[in-house]
Amino acid sequence: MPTHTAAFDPERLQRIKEAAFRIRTNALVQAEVQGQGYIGQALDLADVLAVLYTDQLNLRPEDPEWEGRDRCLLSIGHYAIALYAALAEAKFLPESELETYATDDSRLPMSAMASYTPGVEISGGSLGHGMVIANGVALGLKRKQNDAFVYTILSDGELNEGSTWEAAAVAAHHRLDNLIAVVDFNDQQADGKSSAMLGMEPVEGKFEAFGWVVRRVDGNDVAAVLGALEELRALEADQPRCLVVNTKLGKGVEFLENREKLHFMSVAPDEWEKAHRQLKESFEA
Ligand SMILES: Cc1ncc(C[n+]2csc(CCOP(=O)(O)OP(=O)(O)O)c2C)c(N)n1
Ligand SMILES: [Mg+2]
Repeated sequence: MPTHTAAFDPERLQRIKEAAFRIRTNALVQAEVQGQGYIGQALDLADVLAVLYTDQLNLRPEDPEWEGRDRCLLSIGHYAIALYAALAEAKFLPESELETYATDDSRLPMSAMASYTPGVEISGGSLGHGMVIANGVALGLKRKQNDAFVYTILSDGELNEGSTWEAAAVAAHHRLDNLIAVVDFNDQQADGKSSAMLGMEPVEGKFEAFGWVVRRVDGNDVAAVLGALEELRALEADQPRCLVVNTKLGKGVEFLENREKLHFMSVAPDEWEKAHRQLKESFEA
């Protein structure tokens, strides 16, 4: 798999890797409240979220609605647990609030809700809508001559939604060069492996045929993700951009990487300590 690893300042990379470790840790902290959840997805996307929320996105946590902010639209509402950990890292939320995840009256519902949580741009739950909304936001920003970028994060399962491809055509038609779609390709969906349900390879070729500029990297390689996202943002091309990230469900916690039921995991009360231990070991390795 090609990687775009420009020579980055090692301190910058280390800062992002430490943020990714804290995002993973805080995903476990949140999931422990319920004893189950979309833990594997949070662990697989932590590196990408760390790159976005601690390096790439232009945000003002003290003013979440700031007009000049980059918008990051999480299409996959069930990944909210990962987004909350990233928003805590970016100082939109106090870390202590994460323990309220998915409890009554919390600002952190199990599926992301824009009206509940500072920094959450759209409500999710019904898949296949993030890119559609991102198109409208990106077009609106252009018309207002606002230079901010729009990112949308979608899943490989959402590549099976017709609306995703309608949106892909619309984005290219309107030359939305301020739009970057990130596809979390973990080869998993609710009923099993995405490649076994409805294979979408070659994904890069499909987006290219729709008029997008596409890159594909290992989504658990911080330098590769950073390189690709920087390159796509800086590109001189009047086309929308897509980064496909190949990720590993449960990444960083060995026994969760190999769990049978991957989409929605249960973790027994006596397993949490082991999860934190394995996460620390993999980070320090
Ligand atoms: C329109 C729509 N159809 C079905 C669902 C039910 N659903 C929730 S998550 C999911 C799996 C989607 O694939 P993906 O996001 O790749 O799964 P993951 O990687 O999180 O296992 C499905 C089918 C939904 N939320 N919305
Ligand atoms: Mg998936």
